[in-house]
Amino acid sequence: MKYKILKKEVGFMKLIIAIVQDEDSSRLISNLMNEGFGVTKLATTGGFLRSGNTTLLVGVDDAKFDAAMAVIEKVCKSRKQIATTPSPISGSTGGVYAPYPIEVMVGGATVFVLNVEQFIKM
Ligand code: 2BA
Repeated sequence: MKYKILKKEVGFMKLIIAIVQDEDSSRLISNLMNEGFGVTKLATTGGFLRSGNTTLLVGVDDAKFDAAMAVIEKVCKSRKQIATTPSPISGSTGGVYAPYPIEVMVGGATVFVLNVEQFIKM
């Protein structure tokens, strides 16, 4: 072993990767921290809207997984957003595009859940 392990847990943990709207992120982090969860915030960008959103990494014991998901569900709201999407100008042959607005419903949260093989602090 080439490194000193301060803490190691094997199995029985999940990693929640939650993509949420920036507007909800501050309150969500506070609520999760108040409930004793560890949180890492990443500033991310949605591929479709090309605007900022927030991705949170939350490592939780299996026993506390439902509690963490309940906090995310409580805080994160769905909102309508206007996306400006380029569309070909009709009759154009030269690849000329004009932006037009479309309405999309974003969130509450997009959540990926992964089983954690090992959790190590060193
Ligand atoms: P965006 O990619 O910016 O997408 C924002 C919203 O635009 C989506 O909300 C959805 O309502 C709409 N949208 C996305 N792709 C679309 C398409 N091809 N046609 C029409 N409308 C589309 P959410 O579904 O709530 O997703 C919010 C954010 O979560 C996404 O931001 C993206 O950053 C992330 N996300 C969603 N699904 C994902 C996936 N399968 N993998 C990775 N990230 C994902």
